[in-house]
This record gives sequence, structure tokens and C-alpha cells, in this order.
Amino acid sequence: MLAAQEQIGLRQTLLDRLAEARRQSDKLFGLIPPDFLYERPIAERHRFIFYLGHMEAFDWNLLQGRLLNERPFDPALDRLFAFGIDPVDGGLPSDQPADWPALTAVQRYTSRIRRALDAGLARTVGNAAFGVLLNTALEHRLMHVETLAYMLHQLPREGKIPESQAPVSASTHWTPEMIAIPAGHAYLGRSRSDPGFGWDNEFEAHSVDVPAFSIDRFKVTNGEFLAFMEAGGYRERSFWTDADWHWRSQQDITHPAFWKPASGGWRYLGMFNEFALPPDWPVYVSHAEASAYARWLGKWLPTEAEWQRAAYDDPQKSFPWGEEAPGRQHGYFDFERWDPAPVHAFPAARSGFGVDGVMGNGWEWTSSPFEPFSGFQAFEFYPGYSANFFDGLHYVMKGASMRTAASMLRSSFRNWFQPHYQYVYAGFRCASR
Ligand code: AVJ
Repeated sequence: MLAAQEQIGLRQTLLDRLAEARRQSDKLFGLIPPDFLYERPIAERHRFIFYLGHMEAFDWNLLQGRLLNERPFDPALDRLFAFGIDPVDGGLPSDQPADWPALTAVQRYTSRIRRALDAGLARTVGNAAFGVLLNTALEHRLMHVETLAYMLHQLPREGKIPESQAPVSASTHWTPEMIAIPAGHAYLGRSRSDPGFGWDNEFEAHSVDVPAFSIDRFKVTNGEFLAFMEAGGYRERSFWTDADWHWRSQQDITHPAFWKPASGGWRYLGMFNEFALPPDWPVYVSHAEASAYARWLGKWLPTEAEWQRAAYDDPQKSFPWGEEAPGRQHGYFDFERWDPAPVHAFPAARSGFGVDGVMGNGWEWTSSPFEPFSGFQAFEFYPGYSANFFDGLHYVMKGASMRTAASMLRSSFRNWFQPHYQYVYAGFRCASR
């Protein structure tokens, strides 16, 4: 049992972190001119206006009955804004802008909720679930701040108010290579006695035997991916699984979503402007495109266990590089930049085995379908968070992007997406024997 004083300190930290997460989501919405809030830049996702209501509705639906003993806030809106995950292949949402409440009504709803929540949270005392519930609310919001960023990325330039971003250092000499990882254990998951928060899918801690393999020292770059395209990779049936080929053909996918054909080459679609393709930035592609690239080279995407072993040679390490808290020298994450940086830019983040850039600058696809670890138990207060996606149709991503909050840089964090989704800030590296 924590001393009362310590408990109050943790409580205040969580309330401060919720306030900071709200600042991040407000900032994101501040970049979208009101006219564009009813747009749906990605066919599979909701319109922006949904997410504006959703983050508050989620907090209210989660916390009101459990911490505050209050009733539904506005039952119709609480329900309208309750759920917002991408449907898998086939089902696209068909709602129209007019199906959604006016902006002023949504804003009234969200500010009333914030006020009621804050008043209620200030009154709660000694509730054992406070920590896990607050972490759930604030990490949920922070994940949406990331998914909103890649939605915003797909809007035309007129649809966003540009922000400046840190410049990236000019390219220095570097050579892609593969690193040999000796056979050994990969340490996955987290234990219920570990300090700090983890989502349901992060439990339990366990180790997996991983045979020796090699892995790319750096994420695959735009320049390397261009060679695959020029070799006809998008047209070569044998590089693609049946489902991936079907998707590629049906949607006529011929290049990464962040690239745009131009006379005499390719342009890169940055968050706020476009420019010549940066050859040494990580390529962001779907799982299907990443897998085809790996097959072209006779390689594969690392399994979740292979990735974990390459990143963490020692289960005691908090981060691939050791114990130092994540900072500027380790990469871009925690909303530091809108666009990526060269794959070789952060030697300070090198893992014990010598693998570069595993945290930040883009998530990394693995070949592992998203599945529960042994000992998995869904959160009773959020049963579908992970369990709804244990369907063999989603793949684990590890690492972090420029738009991933620092709290999610923990080694046990698992992200996942469907394989035919090109819009996430997700790249990959290849593995081989
Ligand atoms: C864990 C990022 C895959 O956005 O689809 C947000 C997170 N779950 N609201 C998603 C999530 C419910 C989820 N990802």
C-alpha cells in the first residue's frame, strides 16, 4: 500500500498527463480549418468530426460509472461517438457529413464533459482503479492524436494550417548492412508485478527461443524501395500472397501512399509540403508491400520475437540503448516532427546488438499476426480493445513513430494494423538466415 502522500503525487501526475494529452489533441484539431472537419481523408476511417466527439465520449463512458458514480452524459451523443476503428477489407463507412451534429453542438458536448470529468476526478479518493483507468484514457487519446496525424497527412495542403518542424541533419556517409543476431531468448510482454501501465495485450511476460538470424541494421529506405519498384516488384505476382495480390490489383496499388509520380521521378508527400523523394528516409508502406519487398530479396519480415530480440539483447533494459530516458538524441517521437528523418540519424539509439533506429522515425511491421500472449485477460472495463482484433487479419507493429507519445516507447507496447493499410507511419526491416 502506498503512503497517502505518494498516492496523491501519482494522482496529480496522471491528471497532469491527461491535461497534456488534451493539449496535444486540441493542438491537432487546431491545424484543421473548420470547413475540413467533416472530411474523411481515409475511406476506411471516420470523418474528423467523429474523433473530436470520440475522445471525450470515450473518457466519459470509461470513467463516469467506474470512478464518478454518475450517469450517462448525453446518451445519444455518448453512443454516437463511442466506437471508431477501421473496418477490415470490404466494409467502408457510408455516412454523410449531414449525419453528424453541428460543430458547435460537438464543442458544447466536449467542453461540458471536460468540466464534469475534471470536477468528478478532483473528488475521487482512494479508488484502486484510478491509475489503470486514467492511463487507459490518456493513452487512448494519445493514440488517436497519432492516427489523426496520419489522417491529416492525407488531406490536401489547403486542408491544414502548416506548422514548422525541426530540420533534419544532412545526409552523412552510411551503408546498409545486416547484423547477425545469435540464437537466444526474446523477452516479450510484461508481468503484472512490473511497475507502470500496460494494455491487456502486453501481458504476460514470457520468453521465446529464437534461432540465429540476421536483420537489417537500418529501416528500409525510400531509395531501396525504389529499386524494388524499378525491378517491377508491384507487377511480379510471385512476390505477393493471394490476398495481398488481390488487394494490389483491385485497388491498383503501384507505389507507396506517401509518394507521388512526377515527371522525371517521384515526389514525397510530407505533412505540409511535397519535395523530391528523400532517398535515406524510411519508406512507409503497407504490410503487403513490405512483405513483397522482402520476398523480392529472398528475405522476410522479422517475427515479433525476432524484432524483440534484435532490439533488446537484455531483458533488464528499459530501452534498446539502455536506461537513459528517451530524448532528442534517440530519435524523433513524442510529436517532435511531422515527417521522418534519415534512417541512420540516431546512433545514440543503437541496440545492444547494433541495430539502429528501432524506436522512433516510424513503426515497423512484423510478420506476426496480432495474437494474445499466454495469460492474456481482456480489461473488464474495455473488453474489445485487443480481443476484437485477434482475427488473423491484423499484424503486430513494434517501435514508434514521430507522432507516438513517449509513454508508449516501452518494450512491451504492441501496435497492430491490417495488412492493406498504407497510411500509417510504418516501415520495416528485413530478416534472413
Ligand atoms: C492500437 C492504434 C491499432 O487506432 O486502431 C484507438 C488504437 N483503439 N481506439 C487504433 C485504438 C481504440 C488502435 N491501434
